[in-house]
Amino acid sequence: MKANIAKPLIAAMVLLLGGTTMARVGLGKDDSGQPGAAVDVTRTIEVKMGDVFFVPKSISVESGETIRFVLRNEGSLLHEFNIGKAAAHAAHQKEMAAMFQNGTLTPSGHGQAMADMEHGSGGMKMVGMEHNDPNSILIEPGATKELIWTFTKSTGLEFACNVPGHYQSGMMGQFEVK
Ligand SMILES: [Cu+2]
Repeated sequence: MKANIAKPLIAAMVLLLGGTTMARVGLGKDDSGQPGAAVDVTRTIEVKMGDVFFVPKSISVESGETIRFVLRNEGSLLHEFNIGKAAAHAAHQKEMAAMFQNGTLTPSGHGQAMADMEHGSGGMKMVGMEHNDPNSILIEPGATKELIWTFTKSTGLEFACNVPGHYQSGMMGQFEVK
């Protein structure tokens, strides 16, 4: 009797312990890749952000590679590093425009609502929008942040800043996935 209960329990534990890779496989909506784990990182790539551009303008990666992107915002404006295809960026630009309109985001950083939420002041919960997609990160002026991504074979993958007007001003680049 004991064994009958223990078996599924052990199976569940094995799944939990060894299942991180499996769990991540299901995340990708398309072939853009998926959030990566620090233990899988094989290479670090630094990307600099200015007003309004990325350096470098294109990045070569290999399918299956997990990259740690170190993202330095050397400009005076808020910028985003977002991994996706053109259509996804276009959709996210609409979301971000709304966040700028309602004050969740400001040209130089997070609005007060976001700051309250992040610092957990008074346990206040923001009911509105938040910017927390795993394929995207916001970098305030002068800040450096990291994003880890595992690439799969894909075409047309871009990194982009979807702060209103930035993508259109050329703040985007191509991933060349080999
Ligand atoms: Cu930008």
